[in-house]
Amino acid sequence: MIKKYRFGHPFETGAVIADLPVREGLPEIGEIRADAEGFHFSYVMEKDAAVYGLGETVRGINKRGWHYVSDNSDESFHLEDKTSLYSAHNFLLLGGRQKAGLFFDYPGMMTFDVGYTREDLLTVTCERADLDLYVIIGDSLRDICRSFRRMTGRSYIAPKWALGYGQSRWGYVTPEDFHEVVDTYRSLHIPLDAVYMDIDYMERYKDFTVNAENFPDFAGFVREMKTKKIHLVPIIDAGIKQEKGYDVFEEGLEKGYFVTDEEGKPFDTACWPGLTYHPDFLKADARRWFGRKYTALTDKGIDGFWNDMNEPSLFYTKGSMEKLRINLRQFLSKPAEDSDYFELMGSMRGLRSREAYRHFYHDVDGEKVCHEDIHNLYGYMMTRAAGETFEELFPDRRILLFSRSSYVGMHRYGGIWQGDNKSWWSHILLNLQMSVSLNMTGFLYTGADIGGFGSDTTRDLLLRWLAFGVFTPLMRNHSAWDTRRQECYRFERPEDFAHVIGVRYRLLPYLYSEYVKAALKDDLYFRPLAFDYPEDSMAVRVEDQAMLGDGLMVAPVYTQNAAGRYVYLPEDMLFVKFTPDGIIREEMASGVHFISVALNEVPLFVKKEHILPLASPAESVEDLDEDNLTLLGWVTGKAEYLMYSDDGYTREYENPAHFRVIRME
Ligand code: MIG
Repeated sequence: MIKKYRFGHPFETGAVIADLPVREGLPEIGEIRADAEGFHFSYVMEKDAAVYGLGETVRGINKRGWHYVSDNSDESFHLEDKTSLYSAHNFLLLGGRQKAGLFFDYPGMMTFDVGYTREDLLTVTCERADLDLYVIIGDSLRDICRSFRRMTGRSYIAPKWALGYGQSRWGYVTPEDFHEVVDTYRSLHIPLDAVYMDIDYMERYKDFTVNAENFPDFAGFVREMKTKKIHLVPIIDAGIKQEKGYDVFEEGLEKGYFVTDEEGKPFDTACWPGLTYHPDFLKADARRWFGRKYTALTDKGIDGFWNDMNEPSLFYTKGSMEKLRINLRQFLSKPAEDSDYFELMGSMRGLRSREAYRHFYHDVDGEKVCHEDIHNLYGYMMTRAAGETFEELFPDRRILLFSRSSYVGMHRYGGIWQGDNKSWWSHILLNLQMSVSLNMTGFLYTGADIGGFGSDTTRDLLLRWLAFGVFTPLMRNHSAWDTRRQECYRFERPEDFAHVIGVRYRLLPYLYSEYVKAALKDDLYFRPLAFDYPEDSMAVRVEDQAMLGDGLMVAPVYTQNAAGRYVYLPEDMLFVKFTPDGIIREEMASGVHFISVALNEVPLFVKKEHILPLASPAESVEDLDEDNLTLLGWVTGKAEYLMYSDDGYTREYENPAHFRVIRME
């Protein structure tokens, strides 16, 4: 059951699509103060009861013990002490006896103190008491999650090729760079479906342009890649370069589609292209206009995009740069002092600060709205612009779309990647925990930069990460330009990489089925063990394993120099290990086990009486043979599996012909 409460005058975020009546009075759960001072929700948590949700945040699956701030930020250090990352997913799930879901639909900055200030106290606060609060009651956490998902709409479903493996790196510039990646992968028989194009493909970082010197015949290049069964996925940034003659700039100016300063003049920002203007994605017309711009690339055969820098991330604004110049002039005009260091550093930091968000405005149906008040919607609305256009222009074709920044509601239009992580062992674990939490908030199509974006990776780290990445819907190796190269073929024994990534393709009949079924049923693809085994006091504490779909449990190795790991089995399961020499299967009783896993092996667990269908190895999704499946399972009686398969690109998900029952006895 869902109850909706309204405080003040909430901004229409579009997160919720269900039409629900507003209740009188206050919810029965927690205490609320809503007045001119702001909004303050507090709730005394049951001892030992877990709190889940919040989507893209640092720390564990159980969110207790830290505070989190919804304030979308370009944060490249995903450390334990951070409070904000790129997205705002204001949905909490309270475990314990009184189970409930709480969704705070508020697009400005919001703080979730989950036992940080006082161990047993949960508080949710924001500056303005203008929001909708949804309280969801249900029998189980999974049920509550499903209700939440139903009210916020069906999760985006990616084309099937986008569940293949993708290679990316900031710094591929010329066609030769791309050909080298593709040809090396193909010659070493390492599977590959997509190569990502980072900002260097553009002409001077201008969205929807392609550097003509490097790509004189871009459509031909895209076609050539398609013959190699490769999809190219270009990046789109939020800021539009200020440059005379550039259509996006000129039209945006003319039609008034950019965010403005207090006086209504376009607001100067800066990002990779230098000075930019930021489209006002809150405006329906501007969204429609911007969405149509993607056709410059779809017309050339492109069928996938990733939206970046849309928190929005601003290197500086004209104002903050001007302020710095004034400070520096003053600084130079006086004698050197001991405190110079601090003064200088302080001035520099002001260049790139969230202060800018207070100084520009959106036009929402004729009403001027300060960015600060709706900050967390920006990346969502940018991606919605593209998503709505694709639905309209290509009703019979899925386009890959994912974003860095998001808010609940964006999950209907695209997925997200987990941003600028590092080549750290702890970030394999964070990848798992974040994926589980993101699933609760509707983001099923997600994955992290495998191998790590920042810092230098190592062969063992990349292999272990890939062995977890074979389970995430988005499976992409991406890294920053100034780090050690991390394409699989840069390391010794590339056949080990071919094997590990090959397992992904063997698992695709299952992974794709579970992914689409989860989207269609508003269900979870990844779940904490606590959702499936709420009565098991060991299972509810597990933070480094996850349930995956109908019958699988994953337990990646995420520590250096490990021979394997300890795993907790809440029930009898079949341990399956994919080794280069074949599949090893071992029936295991519930309890704790140590499993040995070599660097070139992929471990997984299949629940007893469940079936895992396996395809033969393939080097691209297109080459996958789903008619000849091998069935794996520890089945003593009869077991059934509902498999979903379609052409991978049309949108007729409900067609009964896509479902078939597989039996094993
Ligand atoms: O300021 O486009 O998160 O994936 O490689 C950095 C360059 C901008 C941030 C993205 C990252 C991408 C990078 N971008």
